[in-house]
Amino acid sequence: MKVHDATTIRNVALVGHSGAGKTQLASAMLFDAGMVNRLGRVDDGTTVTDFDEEEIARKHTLASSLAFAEWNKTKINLIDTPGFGNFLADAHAALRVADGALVVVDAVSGVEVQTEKVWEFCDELELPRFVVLNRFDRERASLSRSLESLHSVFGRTVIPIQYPLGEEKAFRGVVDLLSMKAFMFEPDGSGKLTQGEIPADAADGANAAREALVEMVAEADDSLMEKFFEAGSLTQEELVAGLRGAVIARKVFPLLCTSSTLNVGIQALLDGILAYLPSPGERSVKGIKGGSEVPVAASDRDPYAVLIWKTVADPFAGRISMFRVMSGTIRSDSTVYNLTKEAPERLGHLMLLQGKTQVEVPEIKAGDLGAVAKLKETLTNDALADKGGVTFPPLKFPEPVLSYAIEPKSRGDEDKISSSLQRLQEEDPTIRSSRDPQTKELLLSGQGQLHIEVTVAKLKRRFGVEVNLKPPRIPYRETITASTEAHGRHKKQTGGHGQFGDCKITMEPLPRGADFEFVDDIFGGSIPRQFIPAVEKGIQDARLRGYLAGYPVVDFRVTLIDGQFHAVDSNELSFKLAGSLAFKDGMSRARPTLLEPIMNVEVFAPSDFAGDLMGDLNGRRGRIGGMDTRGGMTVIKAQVPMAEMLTYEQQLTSATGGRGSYHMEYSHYEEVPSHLQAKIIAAARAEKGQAAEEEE
Ligand SMILES: Nc1nc2c(ncn2[C@@H]2O[C@H](COP(=O)(O)OP(=O)(O)OP(=O)(O)O)[C@@H](O)[C@H]2O)c(=O)[nH]1
Ligand SMILES: [Mg+2]
Repeated sequence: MKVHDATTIRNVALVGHSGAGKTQLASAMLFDAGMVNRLGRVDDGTTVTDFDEEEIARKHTLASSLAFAEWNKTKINLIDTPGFGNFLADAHAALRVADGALVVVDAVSGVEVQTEKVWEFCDELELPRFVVLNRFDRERASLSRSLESLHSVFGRTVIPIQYPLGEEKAFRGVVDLLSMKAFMFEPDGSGKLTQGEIPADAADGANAAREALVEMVAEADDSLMEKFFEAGSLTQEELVAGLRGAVIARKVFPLLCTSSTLNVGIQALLDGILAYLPSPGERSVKGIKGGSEVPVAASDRDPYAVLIWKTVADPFAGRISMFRVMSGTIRSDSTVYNLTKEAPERLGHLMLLQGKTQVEVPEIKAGDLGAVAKLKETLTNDALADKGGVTFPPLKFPEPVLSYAIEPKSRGDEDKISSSLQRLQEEDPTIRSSRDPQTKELLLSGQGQLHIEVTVAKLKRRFGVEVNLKPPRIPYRETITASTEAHGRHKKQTGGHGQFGDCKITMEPLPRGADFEFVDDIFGGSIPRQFIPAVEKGIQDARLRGYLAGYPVVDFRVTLIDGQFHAVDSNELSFKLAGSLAFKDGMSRARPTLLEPIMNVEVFAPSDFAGDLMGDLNGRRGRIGGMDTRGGMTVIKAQVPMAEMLTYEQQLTSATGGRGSYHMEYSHYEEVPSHLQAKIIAAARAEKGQAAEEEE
């Protein structure tokens, strides 16, 4: 394997909604470039990038993975990413080390929920991108309908640079609108290609599409615009160079058409990547040096700076760190420095990844992607660089939205669960494990039901621990709706030293999201200074244990206004207990109530289902916030209590025959309607009683 430098590399992430065909597309690119000797298929579990057992079983990508194709002496690094909403953070991480994105869109569905999300990620990272309109061979695939949906969401700068030849099952190739040559493919998966003149029946369409492209390229550059007005057109060289410049400047987003199962249009896509997407040398990335932002160029002569964008927890190889050399060159068997952790690291064998296959290399240069096993201190988001070098702004991973209680199937596995979860958390920063403070159960939190299930499957397969999942827990909160004064006195006289603490407080509601405030308003030393933190601690502990149903009490202020002490008998413990008693006294009059988390939900489905889906959301106490139609598909936005969304995944799949999808994220807390409160409180108390019994 030749060592490539920044001029002969393209780093491309395949991103988009689940099922658009990203993995199949990567598979076809690798086959056409001769990296594998047969066309791997998602449906047979034989692709390079979906190699994990769980991915093969589910026929979906669950984690980003890396492969490379050598095409015309250039190394194209392909990062295949998940399209499911639960796993989208991994696509975000992948985009961070790419210089361009292939936004893969299903030619039947057009823009879908996650298409918009990944587009936002690309905007944020200032990434040039292609739109790859894939699955063009399917019934009802349409360039015009897809364009309508793309234009309405991303604007008219998404523009075809190809004209498709043949429709639906008869899709056979494309006209390259720059060279105005036709590329016809054998639709047998072989990728065999003949180049020729444009078929007569496609000439008008192709000419019109080229004109639109020329105008768009001219619009992106003032000097080209002038030439265009003078000459009425652009020369071939002007058009090619102009398009390249406009793509890199993100003023134009070329659209290409493919069928990745039939292997039609794939080689034209590979050519397009070389021709119009930037090499690492043509972009700079944001680094941080001495607290301020600096541009980092992919120059292999500069000091080394390496970003770890992903970590994999392998039960045999240990930790595998996936990185991009942002600048400089790193070598196998050398010592480097982790500037984020301020610790030295020993690099073993550096490797390139072709899916699960590791290719050892002596060195990796700026702009290239690679991996290394068994780093000691280094985790995702860390930078390897010498002291005084650059680090990189960390990617912020989303917080978990859903928690399940888990318990080991066999007793004695507790320790193993904790240590395995710890390692999985290194790999996937969007999961958390914790103990429920009330029930003492082990909680596993993640981005959704599927995410939790997949994590549990990983636990079993990689670490041999099997767990039972208990139904998800809704993180209810409690709050107060009335202001009140309250009093707490702790007094005990047993033989020698007694205990004495006394405090008076007021409690008042605060706006949603304010959490908890403690104000010390004692005058004249009715409670000595040193005991005031004890009062606060007593109230803090009590409010976290809850009052109505054991959920933390939030959004209120406690003001300590008065108290009494005893010169001999007062101590910290007494004032802590007095605080806790005052809190309970106050709660009994402050009209406590329950709060529940409300989610922002976006549902996406063919428009025929819109009415039914809205009815269903209403039935789930949802508030519809808006509805949008794009090319036969409807997006419904709504706010729905989390408690009502636990069964949504199955319901949506069965109602739409699998054609609907949704995405949700936490929005805010709201009061639970009063008629539903008693049931929630009773259930929580029952569970708490049970937990207490088990503990005994
Ligand atoms: N007819 C047709 N089917 C395709 C094409 N590309 C992919 N498929 C099929 O569509 C399904 C999804 O393809 P994938 O490549 O797994 O899609 P993905 O975008 O990687 O999906 P996620 O990994 O879930 O994000 C598979 O059954 C593929 O065989 C295509 O061009 N034409
Ligand atoms: Mg995939």
